[in-house]
Amino acid sequence: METEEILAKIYDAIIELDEAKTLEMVNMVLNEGLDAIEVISQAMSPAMVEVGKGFENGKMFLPELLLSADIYQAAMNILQPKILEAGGTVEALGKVVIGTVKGDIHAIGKNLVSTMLRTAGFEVHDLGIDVPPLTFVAQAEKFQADVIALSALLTTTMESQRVVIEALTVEGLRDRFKVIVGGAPVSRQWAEEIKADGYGKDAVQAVEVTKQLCS
Ligand code: B12
Repeated sequence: METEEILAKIYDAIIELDEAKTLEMVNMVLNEGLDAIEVISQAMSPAMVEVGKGFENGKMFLPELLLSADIYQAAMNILQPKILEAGGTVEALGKVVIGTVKGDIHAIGKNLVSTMLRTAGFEVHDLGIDVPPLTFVAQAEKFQADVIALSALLTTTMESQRVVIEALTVEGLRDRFKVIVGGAPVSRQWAEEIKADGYGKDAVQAVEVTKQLCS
């Protein structure tokens, strides 16, 4: 089967919420030696964006959204080890503490950014979802991180990104760590407003900006 065809089938299978088909196609990808990152960026992420649009305009409901997220994660569980393998074991370029901010349980984008950073050679400590501001601060200190990466998917939780930066300032640690922010509602303008050191609109930009900040 042609690469384009496999990618289109994965995209369709996620939108149709067909887990068995999605996983069958993803396994086929691995057997045919296709690039896992291409599958994520060309098929899986666009499918999630499409699912999101369906949710926005009322064609899909929360249980379907949850199911699509589970399917996405199951596919990632298959692809992730391959991506990490391909990244090899290079000396870490820097240390990153990453998490989704307090009040927010969206994990998919944050997980993708984590994976891509690891692949690029960073040591990544993923704190998970719904992470309180002071946990970011404490864990960044514990791991002697270079960068703190904050993901927020809700307009209401973007504010928590500002709170983390303020907490660093209060603790007298603002100069110790670079802070980068991202997530669907986050913009460069917002990053500047809250005085973050960097912003990335997707996982590729997240890696680029982290590299710049660590160089
Ligand atoms: C899947 C999903 C869910 C799943 C999450 C499952 C999971 N395990 O993650 C579930 C069903 C749980 C969910 C719940 C909710 N959701 Co929701 N969800 C989505 C959806 C459809 C897709 C998000 C996603 O995974 N995208 C795919 C990934 C790959 O993209 P991404 O997250 O944007 O990440 C990329 C970039 O943003 C960037 N990035 C992300 N993080 C970071 C961090 C850094 C540092 C950098 C540099 C870059 C970066 O790189 C990533 C990779 O390229 C979006 C729709 C949308 N358009 O985003 C709604 C959406 C975010 N959800 C929404 C809402 C309202 C909710 C709920 C409140 C629904 C409810 N009524 O209960 C709850 C929130 C619960 C909570 N407290 O968090 C709204 C938010 C509206 C708003 N503006 O605030 C959206 C936009 C849908 C909508 N239009 O209504 N959701």
